[in-house]
Amino acid sequence: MAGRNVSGVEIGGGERISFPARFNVAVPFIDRHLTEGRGTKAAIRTADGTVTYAQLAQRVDATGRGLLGRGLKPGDRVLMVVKDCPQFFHLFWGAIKAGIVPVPLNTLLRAADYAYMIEDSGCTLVAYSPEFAAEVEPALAQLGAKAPPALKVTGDASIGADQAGPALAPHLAKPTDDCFWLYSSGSTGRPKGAVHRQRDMVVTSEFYGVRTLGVRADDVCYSAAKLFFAYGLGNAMTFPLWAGGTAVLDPSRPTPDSTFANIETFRPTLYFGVPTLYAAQLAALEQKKPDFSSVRACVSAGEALPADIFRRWQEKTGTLILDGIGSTEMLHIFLGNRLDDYRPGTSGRPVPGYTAEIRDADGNKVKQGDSGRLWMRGDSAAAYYWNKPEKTAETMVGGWLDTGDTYRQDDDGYYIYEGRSDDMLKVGGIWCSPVEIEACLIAHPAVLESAVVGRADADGLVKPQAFVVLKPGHDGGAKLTDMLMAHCKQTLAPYKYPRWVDYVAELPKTATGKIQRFMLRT
Ligand code: 3UK
Repeated sequence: MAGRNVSGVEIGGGERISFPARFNVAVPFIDRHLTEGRGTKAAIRTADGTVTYAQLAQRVDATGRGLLGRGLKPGDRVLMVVKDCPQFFHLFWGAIKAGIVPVPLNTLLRAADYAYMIEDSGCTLVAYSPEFAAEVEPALAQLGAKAPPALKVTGDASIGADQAGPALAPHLAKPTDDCFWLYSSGSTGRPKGAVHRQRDMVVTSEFYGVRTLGVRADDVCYSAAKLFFAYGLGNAMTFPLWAGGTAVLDPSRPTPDSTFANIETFRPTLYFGVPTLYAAQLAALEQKKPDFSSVRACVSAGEALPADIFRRWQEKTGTLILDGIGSTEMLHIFLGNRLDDYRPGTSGRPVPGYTAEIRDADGNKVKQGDSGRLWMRGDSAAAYYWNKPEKTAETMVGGWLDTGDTYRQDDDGYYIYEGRSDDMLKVGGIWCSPVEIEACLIAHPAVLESAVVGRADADGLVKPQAFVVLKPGHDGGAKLTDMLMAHCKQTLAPYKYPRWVDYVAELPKTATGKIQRFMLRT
């Protein structure tokens, strides 16, 4: 592939991108399209209309000026609890262009989660869609005098500024400077802010977007996975913006009906989902078959895609689902299948620009075919975890990233997922900590102890299962099970509730009293 120059970013033909000593990543992603003659082209389509590249650039500038006008300074963090809508783009890029660090948060979380992230980030603004007021406002109230100012993100074209103002001068930074964060959760301890650099979105958009998926200016990208998730952020924002294509946004919860309706209305060329949704869509396809003729490829990530779902989907829709594994820390997919090279039931092979190593317990490379821990290297890796030097030192070692996943390669070099090295679960592609669900169950008056593990449902997809020891005087039964499920749904992000509750007399423990979750897995 011939080299090209994208606003000063030199894309070499090989696995190399070189960046100017000082730049701002909003210029190649947003402003460049005006000089390349794409001003009247649709950057975003929603049910409410279209945002052109010219409108986008103007609203990004207005939002950046608005943030600076509120007293935010380069390096300050702005937390975003924002639904999928054009204002997400305006805020995210307006902040970046002004040197401010946007931190999109999972919009399904609860007040206690938000309160933690507000304090941990030391942010100077919380921007939120009115839909999430019921969780964000109590979080702010709980922090009292320590709460930062908040901004309700409404349907206005830009946030808090006059759209007709002067162009915003991009805040220049080094390619390795902090740019934006994404929070990721672990099995114990609080969520960790993975700090991404200026260059990271260019690396994922070029290596996975352009060179793996072949994203082009005539692509229309629709992601059922939301923008707050690193997966959705690439799928429906950075990939189309990098290629000069079009993003489709829908703020509602993705269901088979809503995703099928969007595919028919917006005719995307690339569709991005997660295994749980593909399974639900397959069930819905028994009733009606939407028109998939616009779709040239489907992508799946977040958790492993069972080969059977791949096969049934291909049979029903005539399209391939390209499974790939990514992470918040690596920002997007680093091992993936491609249209010209795929094997169902595997995560494919390394994406250009990334190097994989499967290592044994001593840190040595295993021989091909043996299982081990997957370590990855690539230029989109987060620089560090905010405020968590020990976690950073454990996970990011000598330029390599510990994924925490167990993998092996088959004879042809495809990577096969074999599970997590910790107890973390992926439910609908989103992290779920067993410890957090156990803590919620124990807070219920009938529960003495509990242990949560992953159990595969009929589609081979993992959901939480709880083992519960009751307090004396309580009996397990369908009624208590309903109450415990309702209790978890109310307290935790709703997707985390246990789908099965088993009552047991005691839990398997180590001599030191640590729950042995692996003994409970079926
Ligand atoms: C698991 C998978 C098997 C795996 C993500 C695409 O999922 C993303 O990021 P997270 O930080 O989770 C990372 C972890 O999830 N996982 C993800 N994809 C797969 N396991 N097969 C897969 N295809 O445990 C990984 O370590 O939430 C996915 C793009 C960007 C992302 N951030």
